[in-house]
Amino acid sequence: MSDCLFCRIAKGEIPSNKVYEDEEILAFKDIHPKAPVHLLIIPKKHIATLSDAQAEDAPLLGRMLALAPRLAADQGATDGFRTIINTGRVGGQEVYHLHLHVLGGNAPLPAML
Ligand code: DGP
Repeated sequence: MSDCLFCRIAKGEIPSNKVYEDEEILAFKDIHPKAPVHLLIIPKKHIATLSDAQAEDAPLLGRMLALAPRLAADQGATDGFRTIINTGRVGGQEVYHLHLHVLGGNAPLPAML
């Protein structure tokens, strides 16, 4: 997906404030942070939404989720954090490349549910 923003970030064509990278996954700071710590964890492979993930993507999704506590703590969110995946129009997804938001800081986040 040559015109996908997060594919271009994953390829290094667009700069990002990277906090983690391996063969399959990239994590970087959100450009419009909604909390003192606001990271995006993405698969390097283009998956448009969580609804487009296939059964074979389950280990990748699991690895993304498992990275969240470590990266949150690395960034100073040591007392909890929130993970969000917005999916599709109703879910409020703006960038159609699957991403896991990780939000944290020192104070409790406003309740959503
Ligand atoms: P969502 O609504 O879940 O699709 O959130 C997309 C997020 O992506 C939003 O919080 C802002 C962030 N974002 C959009 N463009 C860029 C960018 O070019 N760089 C970075 N680091 N984040 C971006």
